[in-house]
Parts: sequence; structure tokens; C-alpha cells
Amino acid sequence: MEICCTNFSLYLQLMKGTSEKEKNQQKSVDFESFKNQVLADYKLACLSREASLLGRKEVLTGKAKFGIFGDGKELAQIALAKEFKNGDFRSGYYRDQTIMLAINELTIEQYFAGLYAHTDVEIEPQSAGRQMGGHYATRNLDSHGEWKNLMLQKNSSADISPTAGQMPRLVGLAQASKVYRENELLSTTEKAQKFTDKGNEVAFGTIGDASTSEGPFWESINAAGVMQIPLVMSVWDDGYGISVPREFQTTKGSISEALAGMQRTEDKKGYEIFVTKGWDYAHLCQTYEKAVRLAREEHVPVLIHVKEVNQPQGHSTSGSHERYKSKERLEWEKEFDCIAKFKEWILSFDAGGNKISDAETLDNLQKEAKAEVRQAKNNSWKRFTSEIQQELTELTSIIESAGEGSSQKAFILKELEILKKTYEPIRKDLLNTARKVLRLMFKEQSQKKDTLAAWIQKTIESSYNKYSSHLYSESNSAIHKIAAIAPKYGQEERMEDGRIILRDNFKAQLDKMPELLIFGEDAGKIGGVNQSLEGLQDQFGMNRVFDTGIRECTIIGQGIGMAMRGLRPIAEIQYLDYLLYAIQVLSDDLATVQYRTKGGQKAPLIVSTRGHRLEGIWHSGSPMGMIINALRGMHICVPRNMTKAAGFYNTLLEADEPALVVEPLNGYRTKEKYPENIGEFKEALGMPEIVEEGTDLTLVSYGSTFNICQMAAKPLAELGISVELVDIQTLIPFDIEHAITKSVQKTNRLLIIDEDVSSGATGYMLDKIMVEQECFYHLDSAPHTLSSKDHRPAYGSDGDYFSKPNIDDIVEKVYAIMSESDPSTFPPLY
Ligand SMILES: Cc1ncc(C[n+]2csc(CCOP(=O)(O)OP(=O)(O)O)c2C)c(N)n1
Ligand SMILES: [Mg+2]
Repeated sequence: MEICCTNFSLYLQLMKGTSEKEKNQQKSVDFESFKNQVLADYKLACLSREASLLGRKEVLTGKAKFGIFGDGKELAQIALAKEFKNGDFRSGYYRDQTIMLAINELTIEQYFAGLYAHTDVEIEPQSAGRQMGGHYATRNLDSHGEWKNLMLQKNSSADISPTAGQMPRLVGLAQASKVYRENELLSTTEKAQKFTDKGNEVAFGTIGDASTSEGPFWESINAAGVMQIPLVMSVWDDGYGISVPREFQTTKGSISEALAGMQRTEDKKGYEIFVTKGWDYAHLCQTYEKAVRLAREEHVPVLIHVKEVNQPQGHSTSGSHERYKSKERLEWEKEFDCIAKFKEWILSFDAGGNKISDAETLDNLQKEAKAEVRQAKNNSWKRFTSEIQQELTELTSIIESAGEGSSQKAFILKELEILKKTYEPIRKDLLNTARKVLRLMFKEQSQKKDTLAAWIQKTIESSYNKYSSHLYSESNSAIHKIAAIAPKYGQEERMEDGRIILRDNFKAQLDKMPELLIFGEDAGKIGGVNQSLEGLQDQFGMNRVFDTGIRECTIIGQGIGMAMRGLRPIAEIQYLDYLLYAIQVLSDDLATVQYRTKGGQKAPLIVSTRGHRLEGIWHSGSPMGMIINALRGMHICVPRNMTKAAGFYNTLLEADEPALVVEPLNGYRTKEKYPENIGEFKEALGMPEIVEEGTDLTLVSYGSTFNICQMAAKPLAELGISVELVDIQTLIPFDIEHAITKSVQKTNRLLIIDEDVSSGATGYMLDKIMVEQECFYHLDSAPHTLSSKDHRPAYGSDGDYFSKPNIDDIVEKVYAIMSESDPSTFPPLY
């Protein structure tokens, strides 16, 4: 189905004979291949349309859950796909089935497998049934989680459902081309050959007209205009966002008019803005050819506002568009249906007697398309159901056999009958019946019952791979496979500010890894607000260490997109408090990349930020509970000093997983021992450190608060209390080897302290320790937590003292626990 036709739009012009010179060239053009190309496009448009029509039926008859289709957008997408080359990337949304079909990265069978949620990745390669239909992706990793050669295929980053959620990542995908083009040392490395041909790749973005209202759209468009990166942005403008019309969405009711100020001029860089119509084949082809050439060759971002697009079946399978579109609009949509218009154009085409086709041929192509789609759908359904049928046959015989000799036989067979009568049963129906039958037999003991129980367990276990694998990397570069290396210290003890250790470590890594980039607000010229990147831009250049605008969401997007193209970005968010501007993209996009593709894509982005104690409501937050709950799928490191932080960066740079490192804000000017093996030592994740041994109570904490807990150890010792200090070091993964419970086995008391709100990260830790580690067996006192006040921290040192756990609070909390269990030794203080 692939379309390859160079100079296609020029050809159209030539055939129309718009100038004398062109007329003369006309003869040299092969009309036959042009004609075949147009007919192939027509057939593809029909195939895609039939898939939409039949897709809707599959949902309405209950075989698929939900459908959202690309009908009405076929022609524009065919024009776009003509310009899509190997190595290019798409970052789009649920209307793009025709692009995916045209670039040969989706078959009609796969499209239906997606609708049915087929869990076999070979059959449903977009997401192995994890995402609803209409969410597309290519397989960019091999079965071991290693990069394929992305220059040998056309690539699509994996779609997400939040509207405009594709935008931040798009910026990074396009920026990668610029990074590769401007850094020859990098683009000529062997590794880079899998990702680039000197930065000639284009990133294609698509979005609906209404979703341009979202903040990430504007932020991304501005960032791409500032950076001048090869981004080709298509807006499919059908005039509605579900039912809300364009006039409620966009200033002047037109995205190209609203963005007109971004149009580049002779002396100012900006966008090249194109306007075209979704039903005008010739103009669409000409527009895309021009626009993509500009982006590819000159790295000018372009916007293509595709107007007069329609949606013949309405928004999705939930509801009909008759509810909100006027009669006139609905009639217009019929008249200006892009396939009907394409047909008219083909039939009226006449270049000096050369015609493309007649009505009968086109009707036949349409009929062929219909038959092919129906056949593909049937094949897909058969494959989907045959697996479950096999499981059903197996279960039926197990249940029948279990029923024999059971006192509950009549009830068991009744359950089986209900299952057998279920129309198109799914796994849930099978398991539901099996588990009910097992419960019916709860008082019996027989081998047949055991066989049933074993079947249930086996089926649940195998569902892990189907529905729950790949939340984290399963490749050889997974975090847990990276061996730790301790920092080494020489004879002479050298003490340095924490920031120097970080800086020198980044320097060593930048030296080693040409694909490493570090960027963020103030990260470039001044070397970071805390000087932890001091001098690195001078040394490594503006392409490796650079400033960005103040736009956290797209800083993360830059990181995601570049990480998907083989680069190793460290994206800096200036303060932890401002991570909230990026939490949506981190949570919805970055944290789900591996999971939503079942290991088909990865984005090993490291997000670096600094947080915890400083001053004022928005410079001292520590909302770790929110972060860990939003970012499952990422690793979260909370080092207590900069040597630890550097150790985490070194581990993460060897791994292929996304992670967040929260540097302790008050640690940049604190003296630390300077390791000799800078850039080499690596900290293991999920391994708490027992920093001080003790016997009376296990005190668990992390980050800046840990340092305060350490200060509390001395006054506690003076009170006769010996605490065992445990730094958890990473919140995700959390204490893999249950070091905390091992400590409590000795002390029998537990206190967890941090500076999040109550029941935030302390609630998470308590659950892990009590429920997962079953620590309660070893406790002689109730487990306790100590966290900050539930309001944001007040400004100033007194604000800090009264908002967050301070040394006195910690000492007294530990004392109170001891006093409760031994009041004669530790009489109450108050
Ligand atoms: C952040 C977010 N808000 C709301 C939705 C629900 N939603 C899904 S599609 C849609 C309308 C999008 O319209 P448009 O961008 O014009 O695309 P179209 O469907 O018309 O192609 C809405 C509101 C969503 N998916 N994500
Ligand atoms: Mg729309």
C-alpha cells in the first residue's frame, strides 16, 4: 500500500499544462505510473473508509468496546504519507489510520485486532490490545527491548488519548534532527546511524482543530518556532471538538489566522503556514510536497491548516453527530466528502486526452476495497476468538469433570451452561465461571477441584504478560541489571561542595557519551541556578548543554522525543514545585511508553530537579506522594547528597528507563568527600542504606529530611535512645530486599519521616513496609509517621520550622514512642 511518488504535485501541474514550458516537459512524464498512483490512492482511501464503516458496526454489535475512526481525513493523510520517509516520525492522534495504512505500518487485520483488544503483539503490534483502537504506534524495539534500525522503517511514536498530549513529544522528535544535523561528531557515530541521516528526518504532528485549544499545543508550537526544528504540523479542521464548534475553541475561529503572527518573514524566522482543503487531492499533494521539503531541507517548522475536513460517522461510537450538526452542515459533509470529491476529480481529469479512469473502474475499486476489508475483519475476528475458544474447551472439560462426583454437580453444571450460552465469551467470562465453580466446591477435597484451582491460577498468571508486563524495562539494560560501583576515596581526603561533584560527574559523562544532552531553564549559559553545570556549555557547546524557554511541559516533551530517537537527554526542571506543570506529560506519556506499547518503544529520559527544603510556598515543596502515584512506570530517586545523586545519574545513563532524580536543594554548597572515580561509581536503585546502626527504633527517611534525622541521632543518644537510621534512597523501586523489615526485626519499632503532606509518601512507605514486607510481625510499638503540615510550607526559617518536621519534632517523636513503651525509663516530656 506504500505510496512513493517523487515530484507528485509537480506532475499534477504538468498534466494540467499550466505553462508552456511545462507543456513541453509533459511528454517525458510517464502517464501510466501517475495514473496507477492515483488509482492506488483511491483504493487506499476506500479501504480506509470501509474499515471505519465496518469498525463502527463491530462496536454497535458488541464485538468491540469503543471505536473512534479516521473517516473524512483519508485524502489529507494520503497526501501527507507521500512525503513520509524512512527515519521520519509521526506524533499524532486517533484519526490517523490512513497515514498508518499508507506508510505500511498498519494492516486492516491489525486495525481490527486493535478494536477487539487482541493481546498478541504479533497480531496487534500497536499496543497488544492495551490501548483502545485508533491509537497507533510502530515497533521500534526488537523482542529483547533493543533499538531496531529506525532508518529502515517509518516510525510512529505511540499515541495517547489526552487531546494535544502528542504535542510535547513532537517537539523532541523534531529537535533530534536538529541535534543530529548540527553535531557531526555525534551523527556519524555508529550508534547514530540507526536514528538519523545527518538530521534529515521530519517529525509529523497531527491534531484536531478543537484540541489546538489545549495549552500544550501553544507551548509546543512556540517552542518549535523558537528552535527552528523540522516539525510538520497538520491540523485536521472538521469544525468540531465532539459537539463544541470551532468558534468556541479558537480566536477568529481559525488556527491559521490565530497563528498568523508566527509566519516567518524575510528578516525574522518563524513558521511557514499553509492552508488547504481536506477534499482537494491535487492541492493537498502540492501543499505537502512543498511544506515537507521546506521542513526537511531547511529545518523550518511548518503548519498545514487542513480546512473543510469532515467526519461522516460523527465523533466516535458514543453518540451521533445529528445531535449537534445542522441539517445544512450534514448535507455539506455529504457533498464535500473527500472520497466523493476525489472521485469527481479523477473522472473530470483530462490532460490532452489522457484520462485516469472511468466510473465503472472506480466503482469496482470501491467494491474490491469493501470485500477486502470484510475479509480482513473476519480473519481478525476468527483469530481473536479461536484462542478463547481453545481456552473454553479446556475449561469446559475441567468443569465437567469437577462436577462429576461433586455434591454441587447440579449448580456446577448450571454455571457451565450459562457460560456455554454466553454470546462471544471473553476471558473474564471464563474466569468468572471457573472461580464461581471453585467457590461452590469450597468444602470438598478432590484432585478435580485442585485441577480447576490450578487452571485458574495458571490463567491468572499468564494474564500478567498479557495485561501487566513492561511497566518497566524488561531488556538487558533494565535498571536492576546495572551493577553498583562504590565511590572510591584516596589517601588524601578532598572535600568539595556538592555542586562540584555533580558538575565534574556530568563532565565525565558528557565526555564519554556523545549522545548525552543536558538542558533546561538557565542550564546553559550560566550553568544552572546552582552552578552544578558550571562551564559545561563552554566546554561541550550549545548543542550539548543548553537553555530552554520557561515551559516545563515541553522541556519534558523535548526529552521524550529525543530519547525516542536514540539520544540520552537529561531534562532539568528548575525546582520540584514546578514539576507540576509537566506532571501530565510525565504521567500520561513518559511513564506509559513501555507499557502502552508492550515493550515496542522506550524513552530513557532522565528528569533532573531539585527540591525539598528552601524558602516559601513554591520553593520548598516536596509533593512526593503525588509524584510517586502519578509516575508509576518511572523510577524516582531521592538522594540525600550529591555523591548519591551522581551515582544515580551514572546508573540511569547505563540503563534504558525513564527516571526522576530529586537533588536535595540545600546540598549544593555542603561539603562532601570527593570521589576519585568520578563518572564511574554507580548507585543501585531500590537499596536502602543503613547509615547508622541502632537498637531501639528504626528511623526511615530520605533526601534533605534524612540529613535532619541524622542530626537528631545525637540528642537522642544523649537521652539514651539508639536509632537505626535508614535512608531509602529511592521511592521507586522501594526497598527490594526488605532491608527495613530486617532492621525492625532488631529494633521492633518503626518511625517514617518525610516532608510531604500527611499520608503522602509516608503513607506509601507505610503500606509497602507493613503490607508488602509484613513488618507488623516484628513490631512492639505501633508504627508511626511524621510528615509536614498539610498546608504548603510557610516562608522563612520560622515558616520552615513550623511547617516541616524539624530536629526537635523528630527527637520528641522518637522519645514519645519510647516513652509509651517504657515510661519509667523515658517519663513523658509533656
Ligand atoms: C485532555 C482531554 N480532554 C478531553 C478529552 C475528550 N475528548 C476526546 S476527543 C475530544 C474532541 C477533540 O476534537 P478535535 O481536536 O477537533 O479532534 P476531532 O475528534 O474533531 O478530530 C474530546 C473533548 C480528551 N481525550 N482529552
Ligand atoms: Mg475536530
